[in-house]
Amino acid sequence: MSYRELFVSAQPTITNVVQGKDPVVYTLGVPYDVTTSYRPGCRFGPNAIRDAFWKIEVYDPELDTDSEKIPVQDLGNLDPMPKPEKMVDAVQKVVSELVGESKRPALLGGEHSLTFGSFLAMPKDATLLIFDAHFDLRNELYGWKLSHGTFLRRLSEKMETGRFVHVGGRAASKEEWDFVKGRGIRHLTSREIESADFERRYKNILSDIHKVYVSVDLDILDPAFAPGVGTPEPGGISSNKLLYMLRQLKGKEIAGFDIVELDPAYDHSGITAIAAASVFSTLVSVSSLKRAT
Ligand SMILES: [Mn+2]
Repeated sequence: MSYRELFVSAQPTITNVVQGKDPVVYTLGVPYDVTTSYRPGCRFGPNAIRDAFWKIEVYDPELDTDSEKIPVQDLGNLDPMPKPEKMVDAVQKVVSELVGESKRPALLGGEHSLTFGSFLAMPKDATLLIFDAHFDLRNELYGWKLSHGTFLRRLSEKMETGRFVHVGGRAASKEEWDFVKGRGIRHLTSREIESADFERRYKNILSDIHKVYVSVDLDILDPAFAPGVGTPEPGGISSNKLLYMLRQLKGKEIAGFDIVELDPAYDHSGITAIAAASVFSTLVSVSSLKRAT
């Protein structure tokens, strides 16, 4: 062992080289928050998640995984590009390249608009499983056609909405609720997550899913658990419940995932970054349990 291996760590990038093993995920930061509608600052999210990852316990007794021992390669951060169309185009190209090389992307946001580019690069048989307080189904937001509040509407113009599953919704316009119901988009609201038969309903939704891209907007969590987000909404779920739902993906083929909307400027206690790092650790663990094809 060299002194470099002994004394130098990969921090703050999340890289863990395991000799003889291919990385389970390729981490890509997207420090982008130009279309943010409320509190700016989530461009600082990717590095805050990386920093927190090295501070938390990552052995998961339920999955029997230790994400510090799972090979991960960090690609760094996407270059700054203010126009949302340029950003999503670059994300789509980079993610397509990774998918073409059978490499699984793990994106750290940045605002939710990045999912538009990332999911367009996914295989056609992948389901988009979204955890979010918002539906992001507006046709336009503050003049932006492509923004963090419209990305799912833009995706719905390019593919069947049967590919979407939405979990945690509670804050949207009447038009968005009507769109969800009118298109029959499978969903569980944050109120339904608190109901007695939630586990059965959630497992029932998952039973149809084989290959999945997971998009976690941290504002699915109640602001008590995650104050450091761009657009906090009361009435959210606990981090415990979110991690439970992510662990239930064990056995699914994870095509890729993203964790978005962390805003360190409003995360004074650092708990939102820690929650994001736990989400990252859990999704890396679940990803490691089944190979992508
Ligand atoms: Mn949201």
